This record gives sequence, C-alpha cells and structure tokens, in this order.
Amino acid sequence: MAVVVILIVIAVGSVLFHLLSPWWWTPIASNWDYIDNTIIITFWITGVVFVAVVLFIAFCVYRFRHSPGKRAAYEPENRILEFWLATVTAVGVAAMLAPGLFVWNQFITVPNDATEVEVVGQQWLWSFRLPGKDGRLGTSETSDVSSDNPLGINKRDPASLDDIIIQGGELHLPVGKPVKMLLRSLDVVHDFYVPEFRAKMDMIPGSVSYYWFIPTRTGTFEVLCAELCGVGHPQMRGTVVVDTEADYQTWLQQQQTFSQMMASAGDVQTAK
Ligand SMILES: [Cu+2]
Repeated sequence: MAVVVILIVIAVGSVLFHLLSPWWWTPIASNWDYIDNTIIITFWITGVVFVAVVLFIAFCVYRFRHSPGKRAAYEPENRILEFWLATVTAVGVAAMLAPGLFVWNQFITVPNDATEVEVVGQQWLWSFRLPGKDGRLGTSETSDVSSDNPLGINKRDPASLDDIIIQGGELHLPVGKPVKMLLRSLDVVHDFYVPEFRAKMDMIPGSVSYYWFIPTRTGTFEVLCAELCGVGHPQMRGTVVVDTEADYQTWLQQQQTFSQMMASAGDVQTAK
C-alpha cells in the first residue's frame, strides 16, 4: 500500500508543483507567443499522459496485489488494446510535433522589411554589427580576423566601411521593428539566447545561422549563451536594450563605424 500512496503523491505533487511553482517564463518581449503556445500544448499532453500512467500503475499495484491462492492469467496478445495504444500514442506525438513545424517555418521565413543585425560569439564575449547608412552589412572572412579586426570584417568590401561595430557592449534595437539576427561564431559553438524573446539558435563556426523576431516592448534584457562553450560559459553574458525609435537613433549616432575602428587601430600602431 505504501507504493500506491507514493505513486499518487508523485502524480498529484507534480501537477501542483507546475501549477504553484514561482519558476515560470519571464514575461514575453517578442512576437513569438506561438512558441509559448507550442510548449503549453506539449506540457498538457505530456502532463495528462504522465498522470494517467502513474495513476494506472498505482491502480494496478492495488488491484492486482498478492493474495493467497490468486493466480495471474497469461494473455500474450490483445489486438484491440494494442490498436488503441498505438493510435492514441501516434495522435499525441503528432499533436506535439505539428505545432513546432509551423513555428519553425515562421521562425526562418524572414519578413522583407527586417533589418539585419549580426551577432558574433567568441569565448566568452558577445559582439554585434549593424548596417551603416547604406543599410547593408559588409561581408566577413575568418581569414581577416586579427587583433585590430577581431570580427574578421572584409576591408575590401565597400559595404563594410560604414558598418556599426559594438565589441563586447550593449546591443540596442528599436521596438516594433522586425530584425533578422545573423549568428556567427569565431571559435566554438555558442548559442545566442534572450529568454524574453523566446528565440535562440546555435552559432556554428564557419557558417551563418539566422532567425528573426520583433521586439514588442522596451526594456533591458540579458543575453545568455545556451551552449556549453568552455570554462567561461556561465560568464558569457550580454545586454540587449529595446528602445523607442528616438532613443535608438540617439544611441546609434554614438557608435563607431568599422572604418573609424580601423583608423583608431592604425593610430595606435603608428604611435608605437
Ligand atoms: Cu558561449
């Protein structure tokens, strides 16, 4: 009987923990509430199955407990039971997977008016690049990475020169405007993750991954690395500030361009 009580406590306790737990999502700050809905559907399906299975085990432990003279019946096949088990499982798994496919399709279908923002991860620092007045990001090459060009931006590409470089500082974004996040890594696999945006993706050295989102409220949000990337991984934090358009433009005017960065690096070398 103790086992039956423990199983019931596990089932009821798990449900109460989820309903009463203070550890829940941070308030959303992007357009991706579809992702929250997908997770809630998964919670409901897995929660109902978990409670049903645990309570069924508790019922069986009680109902078929040992008593003198009682023998189990051998029943190797039950086609009706197997049919229903397979059907219900298939429907449940499809219901969990299908919403994810729709979300994924939206997640990588970038609106035409999205502004490109590049995020560069390296052990253990976040850097950012925004297009300059030409509205385009210049190309980058791993072979161009050097101490005075740490992001490996292509100096021979005219579109690079007015790019805004933010090395290790805060990224600002205007509220209500779609942004395409281009994700690059200089060393190992990192993962750019702002929990309030409900969006994250691995950054693979040698390739550029991407997703898009719309920041839906102003505020300051913490960037985390969601991929174990070495001993400094827990300290790999950054900041994204979502501004009103006016505040964003004020901030943007104060940032240095790639050509200014190269010029100041040249000054330092000349001084040496
Ligand atoms: Cu990392």
